[in-house]
Amino acid sequence: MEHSFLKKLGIEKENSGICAGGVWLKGSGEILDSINPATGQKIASVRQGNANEYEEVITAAQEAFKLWRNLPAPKRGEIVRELRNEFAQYKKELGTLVSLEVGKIIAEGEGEIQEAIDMADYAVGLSRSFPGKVLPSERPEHHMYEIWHPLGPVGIITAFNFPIAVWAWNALIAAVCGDSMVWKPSSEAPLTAIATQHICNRVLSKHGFAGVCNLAIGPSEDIGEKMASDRRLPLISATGSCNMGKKMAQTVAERFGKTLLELGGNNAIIVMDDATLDTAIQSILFGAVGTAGQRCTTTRRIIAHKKIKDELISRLTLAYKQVSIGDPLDTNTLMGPLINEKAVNTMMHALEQIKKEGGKILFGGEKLDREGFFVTPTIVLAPKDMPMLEKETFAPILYILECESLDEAIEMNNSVSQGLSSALFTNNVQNEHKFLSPEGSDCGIANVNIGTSGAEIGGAFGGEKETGGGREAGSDSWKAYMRRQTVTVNYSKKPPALSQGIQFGTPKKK
Ligand code: UN1
Repeated sequence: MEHSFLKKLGIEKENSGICAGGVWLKGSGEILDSINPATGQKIASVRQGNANEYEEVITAAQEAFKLWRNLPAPKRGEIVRELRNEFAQYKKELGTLVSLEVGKIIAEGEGEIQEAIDMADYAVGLSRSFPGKVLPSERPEHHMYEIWHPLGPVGIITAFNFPIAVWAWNALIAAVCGDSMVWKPSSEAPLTAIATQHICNRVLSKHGFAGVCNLAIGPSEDIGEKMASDRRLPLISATGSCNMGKKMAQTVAERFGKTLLELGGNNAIIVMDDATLDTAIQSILFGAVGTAGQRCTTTRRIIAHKKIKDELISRLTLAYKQVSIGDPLDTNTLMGPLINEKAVNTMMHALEQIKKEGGKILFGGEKLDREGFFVTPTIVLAPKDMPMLEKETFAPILYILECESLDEAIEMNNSVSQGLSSALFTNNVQNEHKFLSPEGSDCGIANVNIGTSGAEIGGAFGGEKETGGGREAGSDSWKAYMRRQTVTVNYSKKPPALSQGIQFGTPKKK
């Protein structure tokens, strides 16, 4: 292993991918290699788990839950604060590992650790401020209120593109809510998960709660599908494709479990003729090229007003020409590789199809002739009725569409089956509020003069339609990780008064 910093994170040449109750098990599954997408070379390998070890993981999570749920929430918060401090201490190393393993540029790799730190801060605050409702009872001398209880061990399934931040959205909130958890990370980012698990073990075992965070790396058939049908996991929070989410939702619903789904996006930026183009171009560049187009919030479509479309295209093309592509660990790089060979092939096939459907490639569209999985970011002039516009290709392909009015642009924004993020660039207050009105954007995120990606953790993150409907991170997303109990207390010494005015068992006076 040539990267010495990995030792600091507890990463060896060969690692166990299964951790139950703070104990690394000898996984009996196949060896999985973690590949650096910038070189195609192996970083280290992981011994995966299978169905046998899965049972041990679940048992550990169940046992930990019984103790953890009784620890007062602010005390749970104090332990999450210690996790936060470890993330801050190892921010550089963890950020570098993210870059190395999934190819996002180092600024974004470290940004992801910052997202986990922010999330921990948020969770610690929440641990002392969980809101609750007291409701007026219609009965005399009765109190009515709600109590939120921990839900149980939670299943967390994450994708490669945010290998730690999306875990943090779920895990840190679940932890302060009193839940234990089982994490199945992407097979493309096992080392980041193992490094994170080492931190969790260090902090949690000090307090006797090692089983709160557990790790299960293994193939979907052995681990993911088991989690989906496992009644011992009352909630499955899953990030990934719409197809994965559809199957997951069905399997979990079959056993009346809950799902929290964060699936595909097909996000558009509308640029009106009154927009400040400099701001729009900067945001489009970050949204479409950032993370090499592999965020669920990536900008995939530009809906440009016909009056500014040509200028926008020529300025955007100029900006694309200046994007430095290369080693994600080099601070001068703006765009790293795609995650793997398959992703490159998918992009190339998508471009073939786009051309067949009448799309015109204005810039990019190439696979780079060098080691690793590099492509050039691509701009496509797209006809409005191009079927490929419906598809989320997880690659830096940006479609330019033309509109004549805001109404038409909103219709185009909403015409796809996904509903995650959306943005409008305008300096007109009527446009702005129309976009944010009930007849405006139908997405879970609607931004004005800000691009589609890069959401802060304080808001609820997620989207409508085939994006899955889940909300994670801030706002009241914590409710998904708890169960609600409505409580009514009769504090009189009298027999209970019945609601709806019902008299029962006492003879009516004539
Ligand atoms: C994702 O791509 O799955 O808003 C999450 C953003 C990030 C999260 C993206 N904070 O772009």
